Amino acid sequence: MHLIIVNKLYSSWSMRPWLVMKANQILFQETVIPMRQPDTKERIRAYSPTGLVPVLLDGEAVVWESVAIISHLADRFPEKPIWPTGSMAARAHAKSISLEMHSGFRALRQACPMNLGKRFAPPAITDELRADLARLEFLWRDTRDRFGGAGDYLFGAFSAADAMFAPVVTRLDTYQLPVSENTRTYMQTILTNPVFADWKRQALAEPWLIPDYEVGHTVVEDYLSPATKPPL
Ligand SMILES: N[C@@H](CCC(=O)N[C@@H](CS)C(=O)NCC(=O)O)C(=O)O
Repeated sequence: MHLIIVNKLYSSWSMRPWLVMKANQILFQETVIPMRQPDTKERIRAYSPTGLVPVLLDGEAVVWESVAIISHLADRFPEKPIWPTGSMAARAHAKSISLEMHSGFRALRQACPMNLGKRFAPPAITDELRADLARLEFLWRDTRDRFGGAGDYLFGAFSAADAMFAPVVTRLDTYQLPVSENTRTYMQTILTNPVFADWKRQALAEPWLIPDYEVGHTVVEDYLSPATKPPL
């Protein structure tokens, strides 16, 4: 299997299937194509029919769209707990909230682009952003109340649903958005997950920065290694 992704520092869609594969000990070759380089589009197009990543090559199968990749992995490895194992209702709920994530939360995604290298001052909380935050907080609390049992993740043990929301957790943290104690507890579970920590460590070691993604945001903390930072 070969997973093609872009910058770990910025690419939330790349992170999702990567976390699922690593958390489930699925072996794969990985190619990271840096964004905003002269050959980026051409390099991605060599693998992906949409010109976007992530894309997974698995024998004759070419799979794009993060959720389709996760769905393919679940088909391919039915013995692995990619979706929650508890009940049909839990799996249905996990798929619904994952698809809701995939197509929704636009205000949050636009106001707070993923950036694992910095912490920024909170943006202006518009009505749309407030509504996204309220829905997200309800979704996590309700899912954990109904399906979480004694575990720390949305469905008790780590599942694809947590992978779908992990980049959102980082956005809440990076932009210091106002959230409840209950939400913070779940955020802490993701931020201290060893597979996520591995992704973040690799992200912070990348040599590529895209300052455009920071325009309009005020940096309050910088976690990037001196090797990543461009010379003054
Ligand atoms: N809906 C797609 C979104 C894919 C997407 O937007 N990918 C971005 C990276 S996060 C991309 O490929 N960008 C390429 C570029 O900017 O050149 C999915 O779920 O996989």
